[in-house]
Formats: sequence, structure tokens, C-alpha cells
Amino acid sequence: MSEPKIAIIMGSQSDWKVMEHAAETLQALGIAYEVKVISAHRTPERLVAFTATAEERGLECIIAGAGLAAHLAGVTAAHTLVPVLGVPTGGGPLGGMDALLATVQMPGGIPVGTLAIGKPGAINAALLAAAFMARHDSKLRDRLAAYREEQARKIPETPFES
Ligand code: RP5
Repeated sequence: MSEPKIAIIMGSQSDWKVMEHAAETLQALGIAYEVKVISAHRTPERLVAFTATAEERGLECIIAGAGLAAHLAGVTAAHTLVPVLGVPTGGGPLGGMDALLATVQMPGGIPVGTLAIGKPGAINAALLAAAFMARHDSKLRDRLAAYREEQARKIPETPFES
């Protein structure tokens, strides 16, 4: 596969059950991606090393998933000009509300585009990244349009169809 255009990073291996949906979506759209476990608090040096080369390696977007006190997306955004999309992975005693607020409430100056909690957010992070990339990639634009058409085809006109 060609050089990754998107990086999917997550704070723990336990986030993969959510973030794999971002990977599946990028795969379906034919977008090259890489996947890494990087914890902002447990492996901070790994985060610094990753962000140091993110721009020069040609990454167009970083999708960062984390739960609980989810600071991964914000700290990643602080270290690079590559756009960062945050996915609160959910779980925990507060059901993901903690991660949602931690991810979305970035003080003005360092943006994180925050998606929904859990699987829908992971899927939409991939689709949103693809939509931005499709502005300068007409073939990807066509694949994105086909993805939507396929999605629409799967919606029955009545609730009684199987
Ligand atoms: C966060 O803590 C991770 O993003 C994960 O969602 C959560 C729990 O991590 P584990 O204890 O499962 O490694 O840093």
C-alpha cells in the first residue's frame, strides 16, 4: 500500500474496538492509513516522536481516539499543524461523557475537530477526513459519493422489509 495519508492513533489497545471502525471506513474508501497506540500520559515520548515527523511524512489528518480524561487529541494537536480529529472512545464510569468533554472543550487556539462518542464518531472521523481530502482528489470524491449511494441503497422504504 502507498504511504499513509491518515494516522489513526489511540491511547490504549482497548480503544481499538472503537477505532477499528475508522480503519474499516478508510479501507472501504481506499485511503492509505497507519495505526498506532500512543498514550499522551503513558508514552509521551512516543507522542512527541510521532508528531515530529507527521507533517513531513505527508499525513493529511490524524484521527485520535481516547477515553476517560481524553487529552490525546489535544496534546497531539498542540505538537503538529496536521489537522486532528478527536474520537471520545466511550466506556468508563461516565459512559464517555468525560472523554467527549475533554476532547471537545479545547481552549481557543489549538483546534480538535471532535466527533461523536464511540463507533459513530470513529466512522464519521474517517468520512470527514475523506471529505476534506476529496476536495483535491476527484477519484476519492467519486468513491465517497459511491459510499453514500451504497448506504442509501441499504435503507428500506418501509420498516417491514428484511
Ligand atoms: C485512556 O484510558 C485510553 O484512551 C483508554 O480509553 C482508557 C483506558 O485505558 P486502558 O486502561 O484500557 O489501557 O488513556
